[in-house]
Amino acid sequence: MMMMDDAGQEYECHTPDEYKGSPAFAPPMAEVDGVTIAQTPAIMMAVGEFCKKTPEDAKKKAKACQVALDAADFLSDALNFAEKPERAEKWFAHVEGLCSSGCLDGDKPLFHDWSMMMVFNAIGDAMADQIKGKTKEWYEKMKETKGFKAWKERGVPQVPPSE
Ligand SMILES: N[C@@H](CCC(=O)N[C@@H](CS)C(=O)NCC(=O)O)C(=O)O
Repeated sequence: MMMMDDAGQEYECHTPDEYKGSPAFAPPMAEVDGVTIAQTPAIMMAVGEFCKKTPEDAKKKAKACQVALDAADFLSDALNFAEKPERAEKWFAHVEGLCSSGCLDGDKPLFHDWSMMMVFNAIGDAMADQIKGKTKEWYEKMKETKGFKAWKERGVPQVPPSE
Protein backbone atom coordinates (compact mmCIF):
# COMPACT_ATOMS: atom_id res chain seq x y z
CA MET A 1 0.00 0.00 0.00
CA MET A 2 2.76 2.43 0.92
CA MET A 3 4.53 1.81 -2.38
CA MET A 4 1.32 2.24 -4.39
CA ASP A 5 0.41 5.42 -2.52
CA ASP A 6 3.90 6.72 -3.14
CA ALA A 7 3.55 5.95 -6.85
CA GLY A 8 0.07 7.51 -7.01
CA GLN A 9 -1.33 4.11 -8.02
CA GLU A 10 -5.00 3.56 -7.19
CA TYR A 11 -5.98 0.25 -5.57
CA GLU A 12 -8.74 -1.50 -3.68
CA CYS A 13 -8.40 -3.25 -0.32
CA HIS A 14 -10.31 -6.46 0.43
CA THR A 15 -10.42 -8.74 3.44
CA PRO A 16 -9.00 -12.30 3.07
CA ASP A 17 -12.46 -13.92 3.33
CA GLU A 18 -13.46 -12.24 0.06
CA TYR A 19 -10.75 -14.08 -1.88
CA LYS A 20 -11.91 -16.53 -4.54
CA GLY A 21 -9.03 -16.49 -7.04
CA SER A 22 -6.20 -18.84 -8.03
CA PRO A 23 -4.39 -20.87 -5.34
CA ALA A 24 -2.61 -18.80 -2.73
CA PHE A 25 -1.81 -20.33 0.65
CA ALA A 26 -2.24 -17.38 2.99
CA PRO A 27 -2.80 -13.63 2.99
CA PRO A 28 -1.46 -11.13 2.13
CA MET A 29 -2.42 -11.53 -1.53
CA ALA A 30 -2.50 -8.99 -4.32
CA GLU A 31 -4.11 -9.05 -7.72
CA VAL A 32 -1.64 -7.34 -10.01
CA ASP A 33 -2.55 -6.87 -13.66
CA GLY A 34 -4.98 -9.83 -13.49
CA VAL A 35 -2.63 -12.22 -11.68
CA THR A 36 -3.02 -13.07 -8.01
CA ILE A 37 0.22 -13.22 -6.05
CA ALA A 38 0.85 -14.32 -2.47
CA GLN A 39 4.08 -14.24 -0.40
CA THR A 40 5.12 -10.74 0.62
CA PRO A 41 8.43 -10.52 -1.32
CA ALA A 42 6.75 -11.78 -4.52
CA ILE A 43 3.93 -9.25 -4.04
CA MET A 44 6.44 -6.45 -3.55
CA MET A 45 8.33 -7.44 -6.71
CA ALA A 46 5.13 -7.69 -8.79
CA VAL A 47 3.66 -4.43 -7.50
CA GLY A 48 7.05 -2.75 -7.88
CA GLU A 49 7.17 -3.80 -11.52
CA PHE A 50 3.61 -2.60 -12.10
CA CYS A 51 4.21 0.78 -10.42
CA LYS A 52 7.63 1.25 -12.04
CA LYS A 53 9.35 1.08 -8.66
CA THR A 54 11.94 -1.47 -9.78
CA PRO A 55 15.55 -0.84 -10.80
CA GLU A 56 15.97 -1.00 -14.57
CA ASP A 57 19.48 -2.40 -14.44
CA ALA A 58 19.43 -6.22 -14.21
CA LYS A 59 22.16 -6.40 -11.56
CA LYS A 60 20.46 -3.78 -9.40
CA LYS A 61 17.16 -5.60 -9.86
CA ALA A 62 18.73 -8.86 -8.65
CA LYS A 63 20.13 -7.07 -5.60
CA ALA A 64 16.73 -5.47 -4.94
CA CYS A 65 15.13 -8.95 -4.99
CA GLN A 66 17.72 -10.08 -2.46
CA VAL A 67 16.81 -7.17 -0.18
CA ALA A 68 13.07 -7.97 -0.39
CA LEU A 69 13.83 -11.56 0.65
CA ASP A 70 16.26 -10.33 3.33
CA ALA A 71 13.42 -8.21 4.73
CA ALA A 72 11.17 -11.27 5.03
CA ASP A 73 13.91 -13.20 6.88
CA PHE A 74 14.68 -10.19 9.10
CA LEU A 75 11.02 -9.91 10.11
CA SER A 76 10.80 -13.61 10.82
CA ASP A 77 14.04 -13.53 12.88
CA ALA A 78 12.74 -10.51 14.81
CA LEU A 79 10.31 -12.79 16.65
CA ASN A 80 13.33 -14.27 18.46
CA PHE A 81 15.43 -11.15 19.05
CA ALA A 82 14.73 -11.23 22.81
CA GLU A 83 16.46 -14.65 23.04
CA LYS A 84 18.99 -13.98 20.29
CA PRO A 85 20.09 -10.31 20.44
CA GLU A 86 23.17 -11.13 18.35
CA ARG A 87 20.83 -11.79 15.38
CA ALA A 88 19.37 -8.29 15.73
CA GLU A 89 22.88 -6.85 15.77
CA LYS A 90 23.81 -8.82 12.65
CA TRP A 91 20.66 -7.70 10.79
CA PHE A 92 21.08 -4.04 11.69
CA ALA A 93 24.74 -4.20 10.57
CA HIS A 94 23.57 -5.69 7.26
CA VAL A 95 20.99 -2.93 6.74
CA GLU A 96 23.64 -0.32 7.55
CA GLY A 97 25.73 -1.84 4.75
CA LEU A 98 22.78 -1.66 2.35
CA CYS A 99 22.19 1.99 3.24
CA SER A 100 25.89 2.93 3.08
CA SER A 101 26.28 1.35 -0.35
CA GLY A 102 23.21 3.18 -1.69
CA CYS A 103 21.28 -0.05 -2.23
CA LEU A 104 18.59 1.29 0.09
CA ASP A 105 17.84 4.85 -0.97
CA GLY A 106 15.28 6.90 0.93
CA ASP A 107 15.42 9.65 -1.69
CA LYS A 108 14.08 7.42 -4.46
CA PRO A 109 12.51 4.41 -2.73
CA LEU A 110 11.91 1.32 -4.86
CA PHE A 111 10.17 -1.94 -4.00
CA HIS A 112 13.04 -3.20 -1.86
CA ASP A 113 13.05 0.01 0.22
CA TRP A 114 9.33 -0.54 0.88
CA SER A 115 10.00 -4.19 1.71
CA MET A 116 12.56 -3.19 4.33
CA MET A 117 10.29 -0.42 5.55
CA MET A 118 7.73 -3.05 6.57
CA VAL A 119 10.31 -4.49 8.97
CA PHE A 120 11.08 -1.08 10.44
CA ASN A 121 7.36 -0.36 10.77
CA ALA A 122 7.02 -3.52 12.81
CA ILE A 123 10.07 -3.22 15.06
CA GLY A 124 11.41 0.32 14.58
CA ASP A 125 9.82 1.83 17.69
CA ALA A 126 10.76 -1.06 19.96
CA MET A 127 14.35 -1.15 18.67
CA ALA A 128 14.90 2.58 18.20
CA ASP A 129 18.19 2.41 20.15
CA GLN A 130 19.66 0.11 17.49
CA ILE A 131 18.74 2.33 14.52
CA LYS A 132 21.74 4.53 13.89
CA GLY A 133 23.94 6.06 11.22
CA LYS A 134 22.90 5.72 7.58
CA THR A 135 20.09 3.38 8.59
CA LYS A 136 18.54 6.10 10.75
CA GLU A 137 18.88 8.63 7.89
CA TRP A 138 17.16 6.18 5.51
CA TYR A 139 14.39 5.38 8.02
CA GLU A 140 13.70 9.08 8.72
CA LYS A 141 13.46 9.78 4.97
CA MET A 142 11.10 6.85 4.47
CA LYS A 143 8.81 8.17 7.22
CA GLU A 144 8.63 11.49 5.37
CA THR A 145 7.51 9.95 2.06
CA LYS A 146 4.10 10.51 0.53
CA GLY A 147 3.57 6.73 0.60
CA PHE A 148 4.24 6.29 4.31
CA LYS A 149 2.13 9.29 5.29
CA ALA A 150 -0.78 8.13 3.13
CA TRP A 151 -0.64 4.64 4.67
CA LYS A 152 -0.65 6.12 8.18
CA GLU A 153 -3.62 8.23 7.20
CA ARG A 154 -5.57 5.18 5.97
CA GLY A 155 -5.07 3.43 9.31
CA VAL A 156 -4.95 -0.03 7.70
CA PRO A 157 -2.86 -2.44 9.82
CA GLN A 158 0.26 -3.92 8.27
CA VAL A 159 -0.84 -7.42 9.30
CA PRO A 160 -4.37 -8.60 10.07
CA PRO A 161 -5.26 -8.67 13.78
CA SER A 162 -4.63 -12.13 15.27
CA GLU A 163 -7.76 -14.08 16.22
N1 LIG B 1 5.36 -16.09 4.00
C1 LIG B 1 4.05 -15.48 3.93
C2 LIG B 1 3.42 -15.53 5.30
C3 LIG B 1 1.94 -15.36 5.23
C4 LIG B 1 1.31 -15.39 6.58
O1 LIG B 1 1.90 -15.86 7.57
N2 LIG B 1 0.09 -14.92 6.64
C5 LIG B 1 -0.65 -14.85 7.88
C6 LIG B 1 -1.18 -13.46 8.11
S1 LIG B 1 0.16 -12.30 8.20
C7 LIG B 1 -1.88 -15.74 7.77
O2 LIG B 1 -2.98 -15.31 7.67
N3 LIG B 1 -1.68 -17.03 7.80
C8 LIG B 1 -2.79 -17.95 7.73
C9 LIG B 1 -2.30 -19.33 7.42
O3 LIG B 1 -1.06 -19.56 7.38
O4 LIG B 1 -3.14 -20.21 7.24
C10 LIG B 1 4.20 -14.02 3.42
O5 LIG B 1 5.29 -13.48 3.44
O6 LIG B 1 3.24 -13.42 2.97
